[in-house]
Amino acid sequence: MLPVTLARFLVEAERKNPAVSADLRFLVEVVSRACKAISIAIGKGSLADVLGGAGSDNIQGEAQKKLDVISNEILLDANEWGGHLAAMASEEMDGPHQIPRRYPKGEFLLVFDPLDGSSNIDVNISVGTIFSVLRCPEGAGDVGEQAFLQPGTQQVCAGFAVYGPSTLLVLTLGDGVKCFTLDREYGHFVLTQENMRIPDDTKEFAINMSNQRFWEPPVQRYVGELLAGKDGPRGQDFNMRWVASMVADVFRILTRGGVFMYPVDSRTKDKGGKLRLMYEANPMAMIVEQAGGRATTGRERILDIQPTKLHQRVPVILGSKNEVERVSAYHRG
Ligand code: P6P
Repeated sequence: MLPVTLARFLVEAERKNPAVSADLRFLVEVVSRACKAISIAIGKGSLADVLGGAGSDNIQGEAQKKLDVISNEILLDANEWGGHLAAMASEEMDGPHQIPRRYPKGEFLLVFDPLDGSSNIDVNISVGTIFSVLRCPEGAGDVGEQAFLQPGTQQVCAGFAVYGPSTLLVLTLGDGVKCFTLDREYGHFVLTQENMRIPDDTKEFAINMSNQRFWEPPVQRYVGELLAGKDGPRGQDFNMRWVASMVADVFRILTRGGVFMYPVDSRTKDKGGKLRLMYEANPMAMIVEQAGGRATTGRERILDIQPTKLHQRVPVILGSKNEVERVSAYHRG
């Protein structure tokens, strides 16, 4: 039996799922090819002139890595000619990227973080690409920021690539979560996990502990109980992992459970949090919910948030259902 490649999976998904159109199938294939190109660029590391700073800042005022800019360009170049997109938006660009007039436009909006965790690049730790697909509201001409400001429940597709020991593509089309592994010999993604599920309970949490003194009381209480272990109110010991690449932490949670937290704190309160809603929290929330987990800000379901700005930040608490619900209960309490 030949392995099921991404191409075959998408053809079969188009046959049985009316929500999967030929254009959506094409979009996912194009994004997967761009992720393959990014994986190759990253894999060169110090052998090519791709590490270190780009000498520029992005809209967030963060210094861009060369590979942030390279990855963004790869995704733009791969997607702008195909006729499947109305426009694109990215963490690395101030506003929407219009499809050049020489190409046809399509019905979808593609929003992405081209290289998530790029601060880990220079120390050879896993990074990734996160993407979200929305339908473009009716209307001709240039696509403004407003067209993108749709709640996460409107996403038709979400996924992320992890550039780690192996290159993986995690994908949901709204009917469960699949994982594909890049076969570098043949150059195609192969279906390796048909139905990723997050266990309802876990003994593992992920948070940047160095921020502890800035957290709000509900998070202080929740993490304090985990650290108290079996002699504390939880009556069991917990383990901690923090890769500082969301794609790596979320993939681990999809594989063995866990709770990931980047809560708002006294330093980030005026910005709304650290992680971005449109191209980090929303796609990850769709994937986590599709795998049986939960994703909230602590106070509301992430997918229900009505965005007000393209680069809006939100608190993120996601993963194993019973732990996320406990954190939310502490926020309500
Ligand atoms: P910190 C990477 O910069 C990122 O956006 C996420 O991928 C990651 O989870 C988080 O920020 C890491 O943040 O403050 O621990 O460096």
